[in-house]
Amino acid sequence: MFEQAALPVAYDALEPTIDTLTMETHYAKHHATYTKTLNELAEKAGKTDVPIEELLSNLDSIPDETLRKGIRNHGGGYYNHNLYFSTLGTDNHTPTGVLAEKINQTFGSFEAFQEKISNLAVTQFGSGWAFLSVTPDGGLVLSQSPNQDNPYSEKTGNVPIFAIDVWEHAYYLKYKNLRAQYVSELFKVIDWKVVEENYKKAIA
Ligand code: MN3
Repeated sequence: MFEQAALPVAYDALEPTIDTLTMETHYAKHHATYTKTLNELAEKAGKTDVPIEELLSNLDSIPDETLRKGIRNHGGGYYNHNLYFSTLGTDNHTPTGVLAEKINQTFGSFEAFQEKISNLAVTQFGSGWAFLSVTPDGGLVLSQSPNQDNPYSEKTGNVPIFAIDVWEHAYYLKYKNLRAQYVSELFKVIDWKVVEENYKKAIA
């Protein structure tokens, strides 16, 4: 049974950056539907007890093509949204500690990192995501994915620690067609302490 992770803040806590209606619709409708559908498909595939990371990394173990495709999409949606919502918050909007050091070492500065991942988010054609992930040797890497794909379903061996949702449902009610503006504003509501914890777990 896959459970939707609790939202770390109230629906209206990130106003005006993320408006209340977008937060509620995104979490209580979109994310809830990915979770519900994943559970139905996982039941049919006999995969309810497999950790989501493992399930997405081994999609080939599902012989039925329709089920495999459904779990890639809804399982990806479930995983990606748990990650996305978990890193939103009202504090810690700049990385500190070991993650800050690693970002500076890898990208030169936080500003350079932000510019690079924002560019991936903005240029993802159609719906999708941009990710910051940890490579098997402990490095940091940026990527973009279409639909609900992610570094697990793409078999990269990397562990995502931060994700930017660029589906229109994440920003259209407030930002309309201005995806770049949403991506830029989003950095005002990221809790980098959470991302740092994800980083520490990934390199442990
Ligand atoms: Mn979304």
